[in-house]
Amino acid sequence: MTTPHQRHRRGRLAAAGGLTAAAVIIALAVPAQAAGSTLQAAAAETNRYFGTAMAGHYLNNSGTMTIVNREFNMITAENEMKMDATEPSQNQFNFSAGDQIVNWARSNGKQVRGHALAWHSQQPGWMQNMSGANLRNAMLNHVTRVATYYKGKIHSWDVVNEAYADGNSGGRRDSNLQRTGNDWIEAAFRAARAADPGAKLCYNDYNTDNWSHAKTQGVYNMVKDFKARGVPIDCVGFQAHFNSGNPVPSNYHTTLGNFAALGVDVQITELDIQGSGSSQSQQFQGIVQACLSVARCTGITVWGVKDTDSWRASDTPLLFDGSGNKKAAYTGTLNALNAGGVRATPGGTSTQPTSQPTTQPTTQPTANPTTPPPTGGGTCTATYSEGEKWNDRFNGVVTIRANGNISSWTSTVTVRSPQRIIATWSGSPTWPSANVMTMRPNGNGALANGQTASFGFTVQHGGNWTWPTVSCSAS
Ligand code: 9MR
Repeated sequence: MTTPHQRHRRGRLAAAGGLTAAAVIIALAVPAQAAGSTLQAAAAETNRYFGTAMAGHYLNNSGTMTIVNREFNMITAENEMKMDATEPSQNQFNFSAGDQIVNWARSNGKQVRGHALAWHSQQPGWMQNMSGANLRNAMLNHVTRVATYYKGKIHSWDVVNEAYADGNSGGRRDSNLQRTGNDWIEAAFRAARAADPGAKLCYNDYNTDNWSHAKTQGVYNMVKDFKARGVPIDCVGFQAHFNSGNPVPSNYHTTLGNFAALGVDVQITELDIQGSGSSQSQQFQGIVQACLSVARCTGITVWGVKDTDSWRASDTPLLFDGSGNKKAAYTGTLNALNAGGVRATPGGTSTQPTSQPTTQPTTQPTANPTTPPPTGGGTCTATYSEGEKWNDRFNGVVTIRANGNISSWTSTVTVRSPQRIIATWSGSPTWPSANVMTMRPNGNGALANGQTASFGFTVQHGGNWTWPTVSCSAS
């Protein structure tokens, strides 16, 4: 059966006439006939893998497993190898759920991405309230024990997941792990390398797709520093969760290319895109094309099989519908893989510092212009708006608007038990109590009449989705 893409190609060629055209048809028909009919086969044409996240319950669904087996050759356990799953009580490890997935994958000829050794989220209860040296040691023990257990079975580990803050700071996310000292990430990478020298070690994060975003630059600078100092990092994972608030950026290939130029592989690790029909399909194609244009973009993983199994099912963000039918996004992805690109050349797992990147970043993030008004005297209002949501947490943004000129502002955010604010950006927080945060501007907070400023935060909601209350006072 031909795909629409192939039909289009053949149609164009058939319109040409004469002997030359016949010769061209023969020459070009070879790749069309050799085109992969599954995602893994199509990706393999350029030496790439194509993977999926797989939850343990997939194993009980033969329809889903038929698709997994046919289409994918890289498997990520969606939740079963996270810290809370593998070390539910301190120093008591449980690999049974992870093993089911890893064993299925290996006995069916698939490779495995390990997800994730160290993360501020999905920590077991005993770890959540730890701090200081105890937490640092517990984290390193976890990394060592889990990576040792799976030694030799893992293609790439997400050693550290989501350690950078959202928003404009470009800095680290606040977390109990971050508070153990800024070197916690490199310590985790060193422990992972010692435990399993054959696995590629990745840093994995989301909202790092747009080259001009501060978060992307923050991660880039960390990787550059790690490579310069010989910290054992081999790859960067781009989660690639896209929706209308975080669309596929037009500079994605720039981002992937600039990271690759630091001497790391880049992998698209959790791809899903909100939408449907041809618009969704085109966005998937854009991602594939970006990866296929970068030699060290070595593979793509989607974050689940059927829309109904997605962590955000209402966004219908995957390649198969709830009945397991191929969507337009599937066909677009397959065609983009079959259209070919630069052959992938994965790197090794060397710990030696490499030479400086040959491609320097072309765009720097732009600073927010501030125009301080001459005097104060006005008032301000604070408005809350919802940001991204996950199963365990959500982001919120507060917009401060000046009514009349103000020289500065203070905003109070109150969350409700058991909610906890676990990260903030674009402001300086203080904590009058566990559920109240007082946010002040970073630097000059002056706003002219009608001007706005905003800051953001992440709430671990513990099952309570109530919006925070926000207020503002001006000076
Ligand atoms: O898809 C995962 C969902 O089932 C879990 O409830 C959630 C818990 O944090 O994690 C989801 O996967 C996340 C991944 O581990 C890290 N990047 C973001 C993914 C979507 O939230």
